[in-house]
Amino acid sequence: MATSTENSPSFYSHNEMLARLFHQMALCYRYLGEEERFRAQAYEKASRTLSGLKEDISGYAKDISTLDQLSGIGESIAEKILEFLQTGKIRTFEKLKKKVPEELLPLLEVNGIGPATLRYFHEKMGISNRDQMEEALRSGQFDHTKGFGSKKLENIKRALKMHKETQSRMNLWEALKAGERVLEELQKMKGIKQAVLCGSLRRRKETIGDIDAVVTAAKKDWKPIIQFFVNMRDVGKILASGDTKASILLAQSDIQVDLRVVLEEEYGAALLYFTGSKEHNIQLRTLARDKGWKLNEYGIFDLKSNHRIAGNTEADMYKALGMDYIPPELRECRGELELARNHSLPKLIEQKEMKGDMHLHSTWSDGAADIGDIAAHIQSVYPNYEYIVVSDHSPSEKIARGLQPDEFLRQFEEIDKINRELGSPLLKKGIEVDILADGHLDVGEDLLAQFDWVTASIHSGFTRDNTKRLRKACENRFVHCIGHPGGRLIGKRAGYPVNWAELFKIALDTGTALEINSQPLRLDLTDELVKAAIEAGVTLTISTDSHALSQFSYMQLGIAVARRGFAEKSNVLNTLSWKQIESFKKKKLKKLGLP
Ligand code: DGT
Ligand code: CA
Ligand code: CA
Ligand code: ZN
Repeated sequence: MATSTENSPSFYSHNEMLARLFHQMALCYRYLGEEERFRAQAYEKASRTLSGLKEDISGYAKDISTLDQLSGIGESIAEKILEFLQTGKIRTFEKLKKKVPEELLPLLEVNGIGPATLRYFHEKMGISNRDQMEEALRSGQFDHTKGFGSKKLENIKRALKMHKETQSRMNLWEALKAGERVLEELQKMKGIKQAVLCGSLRRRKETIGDIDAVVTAAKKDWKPIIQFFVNMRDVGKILASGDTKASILLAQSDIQVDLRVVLEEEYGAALLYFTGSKEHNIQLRTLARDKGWKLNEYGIFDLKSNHRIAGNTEADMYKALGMDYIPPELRECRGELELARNHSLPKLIEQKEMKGDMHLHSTWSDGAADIGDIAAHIQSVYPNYEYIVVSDHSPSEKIARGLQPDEFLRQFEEIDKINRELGSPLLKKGIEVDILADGHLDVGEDLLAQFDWVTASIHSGFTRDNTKRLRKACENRFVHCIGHPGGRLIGKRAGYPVNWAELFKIALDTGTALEINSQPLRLDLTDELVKAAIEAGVTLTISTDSHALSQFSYMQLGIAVARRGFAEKSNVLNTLSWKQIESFKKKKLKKLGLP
């Protein structure tokens, strides 16, 4: 379908398409081995730069020298960008694809399978897709092969399984972006009264199988609406097309979108039905039946008289069933029906209540933006924020260019200077300090004492039980918060084992906060752990862990996880002023019995 040129704007932005292309090129180079290591890194970096860019890349693409100024874009990659913008293709990539087993490359993204293993599979065993790989593993072909011990085989099997799951589900951020664009397109169609995204996307699940959209319209408009939908730009494939519904795959991403058209007066009933979850709906239907009613996608009806009791809005329907309105994020059968009946649902936290972001990276370590640009961006886009905590990496994080102690001191000077220029203490001095294998931190106490806010995180040892390590970090007087406490990466790495009940108790007893990290592949703590942490009385933070200006908008993902975990404003520390955060820190010292 449509390739990208400046004259035919595409569903995906240039930045996204190039970021994806460069990522694929990086995978090709990784596969080719050690000699191409630097190319692999360069393309990966360019990919990150592009996905973090605020403006469309074509704005920079007057000539190679303007592109060259972007961090991570050298002359050779700048040429590729121009080539892509002009022709919609990159010849080098077309050639590169012929040298590698393309279908196997995505497996490199999963922990447990490296390039050498893949090359062995392909070159020595003639395997070029995952089905063949699974078959070879199943049939025991490797069981006596040198270099493939049982542990390694287990890892490969686990990685394959995890990979299969990611292939069938997308992350919440990707789904939100695609969903927004589908809505934008639909809103251009005459006759559509309301258009709304339902399903797991409206419930804000961490991964999404497909996108469900419901639109309302007069019956005479249904046919043209369905026609419009299946002929939208960037439809890659039509899966089904009927009188009231249709399904398509978006080009390039293969994301499935299901559309359903209903009458205006069916809006509430359709919304409720297609939002799910399925289990929540089943429970509602049972409640209706107990009252002698029937509940379906058209409304609630009396079984005897067939009289329609409710259905225009969702709120009507919950009310008819004797309940308060249940926000979509809670519709997972985790006790919400009972609470709604007792009028005691939590008042879920909202993004507008956030007063700051407690975890972000600058160019001092592995971030893409410098502190001055970050401050300006926050002031213009997040006027509600009273503070943001610059939290670059500590020395052990070599790949992420962790800072040495003297660099932190110089960073403090820069922060003070920018705050003076801003005329407000927007920037706070923070650090994401590494928790070492034995639970100690990799920065001395003299330095730690000088930060406004210390987040301690685990970045190694992902397979063992890390409860003890985290306990030790919580017991450290200088640690205010544990970053991404579970350590998982969705689709790439399972979280390490933790005794959560024990950790929640330690966090509470030591006055340490636990983070909800809003990066799309982290979302860590998970919604279920958020709920358990709150029940245990633990204080949470919600932060973006931003590595680029565009990532500050991940806050909405962290908020979604918090809401799914029943969090209210009072459970989240960074809904408070900095003065109140200072008193949270003082309370920690008191709890530890320190002055
Ligand atoms: P996903 O797409 O796997 O992330 O999850 P959902 O929840 O979006 O599921 P999906 O797309 O299969 O269906 C969308 C909604 O439609 C679902 O949340 C509830 C409703 N639904 C679908 N199939 C059924 C069904 O067989 N019975 C009932 N009661 N509701 C259904
Ligand atoms: Ca769905
Ligand atoms: Ca669906
Ligand atoms: Zn981290």
